[in-house]
Amino acid sequence: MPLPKTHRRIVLASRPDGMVSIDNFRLEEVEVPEPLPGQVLVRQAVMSLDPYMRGRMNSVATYAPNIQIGEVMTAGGVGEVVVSLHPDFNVGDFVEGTLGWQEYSIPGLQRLRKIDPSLAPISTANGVLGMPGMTAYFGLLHVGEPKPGETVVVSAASGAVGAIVGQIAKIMGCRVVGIAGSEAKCHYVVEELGFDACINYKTDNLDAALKEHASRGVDVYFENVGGKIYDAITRNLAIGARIAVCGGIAEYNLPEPELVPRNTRFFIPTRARMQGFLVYDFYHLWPEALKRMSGWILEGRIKYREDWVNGLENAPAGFVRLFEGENFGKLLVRVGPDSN
Ligand code: NAP
Ligand code: FER
Repeated sequence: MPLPKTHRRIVLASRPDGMVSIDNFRLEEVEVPEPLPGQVLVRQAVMSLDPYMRGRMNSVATYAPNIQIGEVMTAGGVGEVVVSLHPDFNVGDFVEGTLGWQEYSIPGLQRLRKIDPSLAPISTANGVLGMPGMTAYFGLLHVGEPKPGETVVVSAASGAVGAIVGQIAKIMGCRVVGIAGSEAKCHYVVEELGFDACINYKTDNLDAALKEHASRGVDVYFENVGGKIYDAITRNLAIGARIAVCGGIAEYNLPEPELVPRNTRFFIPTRARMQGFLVYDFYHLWPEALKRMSGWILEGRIKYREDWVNGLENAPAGFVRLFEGENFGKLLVRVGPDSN
């Protein structure tokens, strides 16, 4: 297929003031970039939409630089090498890396990894066999440190990270309680993924439900949401509890951060500890974890669900859905014709 002269990309048009909206983005058509010696040109097939991108839209940088107005939005993605001026990559190779909200890119090589499309659908490199899956794996096993028989609670339980956390916790012999925002999501994590129980935080009384489903207290809480869910968990901790702070999506669109930490008095009698982490802290350990996760998928012990947005032009609307709880599974964008 000859290379087109131009391609489409989505840039940050304005910074959100509170809740992100599709008006914060702009679709542009620009020239396809030309790689220099040592670089590769990649045509994106599947783009990942993730909550962290909301933080990059703010005016302040955190662990990673923020996106400037007019700059292309950042994203992980999977694509095919179409021009290679690097000895380690061949035309036709499939790779996962930072490809951005665009059709063609020259990605940084530091975190560009080759993937084998014959082993698993390429989309999984953005999900269960990629950043979200590794987040679940390391956050649960290395930060939460669950022991057999303990009660693990995970919020955003049906999502890209949460669904994997709960299934790994079951493999580890734990009792697993999910927290999710709809009956359909709760039904899915219990009936299809094998969680022991699920609390619908929109309709159930959180404290009463935690007393029922985590009657001996919460040993490990995998925190994805924050706010009222965090508050209720801290009132129901077991002695020696661990909170692995992965995310706080309920707070990403607040104009001002909430005052945290809260409920610290409950950490005293329980001797609980709380620790944040970034999935890239464990990047050197990914290969081993990916092997283990692939084994569990092949054995049918880990299932994953994908939620597809069709076309790059619909990425902004898809992204907003993440913060409205409208996605059901790993949110992905079909950018190229060979997305799955
Ligand atoms: P996801 O769970 O697939 O999608 C987001 C889900 O969050 C929504 O479907 C919704 O589910 C829930 N949600 C959205 N707004 C909410 C609100 N105001 N209150 C309560 N729940 C809300 O997303 P994901 O990719 O797996 O990410 C999950 C969390 O992991 C995020 O906090 C993300 O930032 C974090 N994360 C951290 C790292 C790290 O390195 N630390 C890496 C990856 C992801 P319900 O319908 O169930 O509410
Ligand atoms: C995420 C949420 C937050 C994430 C990273 C962060 C890699 C980091 C936030 C910060 O530096 O303030 O989902 O994923």
